[in-house]
Amino acid sequence: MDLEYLGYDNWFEGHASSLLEPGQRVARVLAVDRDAYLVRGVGQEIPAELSGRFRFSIESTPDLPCVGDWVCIQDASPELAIIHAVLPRKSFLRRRNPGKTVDFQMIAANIDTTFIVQSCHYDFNLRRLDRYLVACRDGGIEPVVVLSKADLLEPDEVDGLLLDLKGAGVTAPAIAVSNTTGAGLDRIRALLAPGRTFCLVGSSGVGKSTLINRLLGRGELATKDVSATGEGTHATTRRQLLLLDNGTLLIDTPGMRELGLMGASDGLDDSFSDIRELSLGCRFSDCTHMQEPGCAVLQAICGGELAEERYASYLKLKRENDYYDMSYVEKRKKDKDFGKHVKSVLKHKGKAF
Ligand SMILES: Nc1nc2c(ncn2[C@@H]2O[C@H](COP(=O)(O)OP(=O)(O)OP(=O)(O)O)[C@@H](O)[C@H]2O)c(=O)[nH]1
Ligand SMILES: [Mg+2]
Ligand SMILES: [Zn+2]
Repeated sequence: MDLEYLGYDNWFEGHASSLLEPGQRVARVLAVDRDAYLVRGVGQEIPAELSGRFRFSIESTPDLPCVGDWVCIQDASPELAIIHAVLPRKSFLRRRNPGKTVDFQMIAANIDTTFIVQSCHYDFNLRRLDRYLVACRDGGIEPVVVLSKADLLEPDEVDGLLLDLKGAGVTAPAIAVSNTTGAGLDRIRALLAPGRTFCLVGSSGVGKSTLINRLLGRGELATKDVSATGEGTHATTRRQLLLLDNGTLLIDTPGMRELGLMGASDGLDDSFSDIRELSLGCRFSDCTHMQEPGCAVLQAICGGELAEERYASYLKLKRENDYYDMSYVEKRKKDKDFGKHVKSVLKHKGKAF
């Protein structure tokens, strides 16, 4: 295999052998820009587009190739490859499609570790962090929390934030870094390894691209100046995969405002393992931890063992999760019932007057 440096391994090879047709080879998607792809296999990177038949077979957006995917390509010319299939994903990071309900958008695929970047001084938010953690667990990705711009706070304030994370039950490793002073970068570097894929996510302006530039050792990615308040405008406009000199693969992503919840409740349980553990002590096995007598979760809040904020964040995620886990049919029925209910209310109202 000559593709190990791009993260290829036996798992992918096993899947590729049944998907590849004569004249095709595998390549990894480095960047996506609407219908245009940039892929790299053996040799140089090459622009690519979907074959008509493949495009026709796509049933929903997550089936489309995304950054980090392995695809089967055929060389149409030295300047263009045709994508015929996507290999199964070992892991993925996805978000809910804004405005749509049960539709997802792939952020990136085949990632080993995601750096969830939050800026120390204005962006630190446990609730948002929880969403990213859930997304990582759902997609089978190891999360690492990165608190950026540590230079803008006093050291003990930064330590306080790290303690807040622990206090909130976040078990993922957390690293405070400064791209300006270089503090903490050695701890990030220690995690990097050839052939392993890392993805950086987080709000716009927190310093994701700057961090990658530091790791690259050159200013390859565009970054943007921010106002004194730290409000950033989007500097990165597309997701792309970069190769460090030491062989590490890094995916840069544009800042996201909202990362919708990801669906499966497994991720939720993993992220709130403290609450799951507490719930073993609830009197009823189907306890919703909202009002039931003998609820161990509510008792823990009263006793001060569980932070109210964390509980609220759990409930919010759970509510969203339950809704997005419903099937189309269930949703339609719910909407219909609601419609009936409204009608009957209006009818009675009409009679009354
Ligand atoms: N003080 C300080 N400023 C930083 C640090 N890292 C990045 N910045 C500044 O923050 C601004 C935004 O950095 P970017 O790297 O473009 O942020 P980004 O997360 O890639 O933003 P998007 O691409 O929009 O998602 C730039 O002006 C950087 O110079 C840091 O560690 N300390
Ligand atoms: Mg950027
Ligand atoms: Zn309970």
